[in-house]
Amino acid sequence: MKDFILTLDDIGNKSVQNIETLFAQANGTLGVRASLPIRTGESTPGTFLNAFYESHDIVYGENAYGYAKQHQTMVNLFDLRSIELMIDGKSEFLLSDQSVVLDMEKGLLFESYIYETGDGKKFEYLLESFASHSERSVYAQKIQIKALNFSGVVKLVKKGRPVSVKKGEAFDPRIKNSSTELIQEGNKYTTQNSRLSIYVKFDSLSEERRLNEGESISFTQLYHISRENHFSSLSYDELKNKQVEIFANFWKSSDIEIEGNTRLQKGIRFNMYHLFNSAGRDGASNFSAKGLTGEGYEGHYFWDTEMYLLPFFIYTQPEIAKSLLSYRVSILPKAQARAKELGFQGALFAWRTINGEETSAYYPAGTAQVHINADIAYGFELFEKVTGDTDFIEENSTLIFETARFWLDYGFYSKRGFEIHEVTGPDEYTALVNNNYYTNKMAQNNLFYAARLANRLKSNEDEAKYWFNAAENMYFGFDQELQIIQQDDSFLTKEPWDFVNTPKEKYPLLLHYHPMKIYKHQVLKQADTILAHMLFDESQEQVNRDFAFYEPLTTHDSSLSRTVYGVVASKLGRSELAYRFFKEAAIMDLEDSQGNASHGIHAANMGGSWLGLIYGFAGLSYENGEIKTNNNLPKEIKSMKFTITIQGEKKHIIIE
Ligand code: IFM
Repeated sequence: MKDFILTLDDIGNKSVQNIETLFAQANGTLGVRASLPIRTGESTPGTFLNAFYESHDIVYGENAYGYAKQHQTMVNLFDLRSIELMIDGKSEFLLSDQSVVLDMEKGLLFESYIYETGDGKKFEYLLESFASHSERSVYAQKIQIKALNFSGVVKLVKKGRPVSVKKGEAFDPRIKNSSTELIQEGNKYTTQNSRLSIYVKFDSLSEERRLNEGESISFTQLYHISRENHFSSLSYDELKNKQVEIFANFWKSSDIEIEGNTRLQKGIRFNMYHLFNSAGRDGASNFSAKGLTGEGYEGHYFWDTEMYLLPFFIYTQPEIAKSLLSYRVSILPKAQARAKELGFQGALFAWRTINGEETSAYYPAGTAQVHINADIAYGFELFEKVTGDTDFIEENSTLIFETARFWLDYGFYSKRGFEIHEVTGPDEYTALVNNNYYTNKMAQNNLFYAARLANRLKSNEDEAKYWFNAAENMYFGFDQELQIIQQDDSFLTKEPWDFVNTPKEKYPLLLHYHPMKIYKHQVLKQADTILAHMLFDESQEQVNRDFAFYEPLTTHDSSLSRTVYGVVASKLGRSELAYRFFKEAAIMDLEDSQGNASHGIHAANMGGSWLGLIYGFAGLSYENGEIKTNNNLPKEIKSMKFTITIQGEKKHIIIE
């Protein structure tokens, strides 16, 4: 039971902004950071509506044809949590004690703050809150203010008001602060450029009351933020009861029990809690890299969804998985237009986006990551295999065919086979290369899947022959001397990075070195070839050699890296190493080991930590209707119990 409770004692970095992220509450539609009720200079309150963004023209010093045209930035809407308070006319308080208790089992947050006026009057501010999972446009609060050591007049005003977001913080390409003025007409708020509207209804409050020592006042508040101008009429208690019920069902389908390590148990539950909270449910939104917990990466959706998050949903919450994939279907027309704009057939999905249009202003590490096309197709394939929902795939076969058409046109035949040039693979410290192994492997899978699907549906069979042929002849580079798979045609010819003389404070490299310096060296930001080995069969000897070569060159500067190396280490039987990677991933945000949890959770890593347990330690695979497991438990974990849903049926699995 205790392992469902998260308190301040469980987190490594107790800064205001870090607490705001880790204890943020969300429901897939609405996300609210756990900011302080009485704001201080350090607070960065945040309320986000999934896929609600403002757009601005991207201004390039030097433009070129086909560059992304517009920024899309998730709007930080309102500060729903702060309160204006006066105690006997005084409005300046010192925070003398704070406790925050997240009950992940129920989806409720409990906070207590002791504040003090300059003349020693102490009061307690108690807060119970949740982002409702039954009515996704509602954020609910129950507040109690208690006079601890005085009798006096308490005056309070509580309203939702627009947050003014600070501009131009420290240099860090992973965040972008922009203030957004919304146009207000009655209860309707509209963005100026993207012309998206929301409707709000707040229980605002303005009260003045005399309290005797020990007395308190309490009230509940419901904030409705919706795309439509009608609102739920459920009461606070009704919403709370439903919340508890929904969370009970969530854990029934998705929980993992680990015996032998309480810290990791809490870590993995914390990760699953956030995964459940930030996934879009409406088919028109997706899962931002930072969920709905912060402004990092501007609320954009990346390949993170399909390759790191989707397996958790496919295996434990298939309905959510379907919504995430439906979002990709909804943006297919944008992907078709993008391929056309770039002069290619088929569809090319945006590397980072909210509305489906490319918003990466730096194409070498953005648009060039065309592997996203195959990643999305892979997500559809896995969904079909595990859920058995062939109708969904057949209805949306155009997406699979269009991604295959792109590969056929983008790649070309040479003496060596079917080659794919000028791409960037997952490793963002190596850009614009030929025949990135991961990309070619994934494109091959995409082409095979499209060909099989076409034959099954008896449609596009003529094209299917070409897809099949390209897949069959896909070129993969191999270094005879080292007997390793080449990450790409040029990687092994590059100069080694001087790791020995790179001090700790120079990591992540992206914040300290120009891309040209990084790209010309043998240095990886994140798993690349090894990710392909996590997904596809390969001989143990080959994986061993590739792992031994690429791992020491990997900085893990990306939070997407460790979990992949961890799963593959498990597959190689290197359970001690696998455990180390898994541990770092499972508690990455609890410890703030990447140093930027304040920008929002590292969602992909959270999904990856699920992969570490299920694909790694439990060795789970599902092929040809057969569930297979492999006991790869490290010695630190005595047993693990988990539930997955295969073809609509729940399976309970114990590994010990
Ligand atoms: O998609 C990732 C990418 O692989 C590494 N940089 C961060 C992105 C968002 O998480």
